[in-house]
Amino acid sequence: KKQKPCVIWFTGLSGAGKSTIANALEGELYRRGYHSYLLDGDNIRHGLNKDLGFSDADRVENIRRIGEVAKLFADAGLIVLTAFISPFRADREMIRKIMPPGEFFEVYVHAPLDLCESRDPKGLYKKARAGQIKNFTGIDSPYEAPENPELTINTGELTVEQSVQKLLAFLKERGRL
Ligand code: GGZ
Repeated sequence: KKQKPCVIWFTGLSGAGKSTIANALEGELYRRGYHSYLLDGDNIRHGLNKDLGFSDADRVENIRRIGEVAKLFADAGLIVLTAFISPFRADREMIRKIMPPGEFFEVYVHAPLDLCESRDPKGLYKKARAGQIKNFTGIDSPYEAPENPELTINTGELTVEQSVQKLLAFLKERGRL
């Protein structure tokens, strides 16, 4: 199938649902015959970026490298999905700039902090509140919400299935599927 490459950039707090939605979208794209690749903490922070932590400077470098890798994968013809907090607006805008026009889609995966905190799948918010983890996004490290994302997905209101449907409808409307 002739596919149009692009980068679908998920951003949002820890626990907002970025990875869950990106994984579900990837499965649906595969089922429809598209070739995609998901960049996430598992394949990036444990490999290419294992020298980086969670200081502001390290997050900037984390996102810069991921943006460059995403661009390369899109050059290779893939639909690239990325699932990182990517807390800084300027870094996300930088990636938008290095991508060909119309091939970067910023998707804000939104859920109120208290909801993310109540999900706390890895117990990290609890540790951050207890002071055992420093510089935790939303607690003592900033998150700059997108001002003009291509799409916002409110995971406090939508199921994973509904979120994927919203993404598929968006991609279709933009002529990507
Ligand atoms: C935020 C942290 C931190 C701190 C570890 N702040 O819910 P998770 O566990 O699986 O996702 C979070 C992930 C964030 O890594 P990113 O590469 O997405 O961050 S960034 O884009 O800001 O560079 C969380 C875990 O790593 N984690 N310490 N201090 N999240």
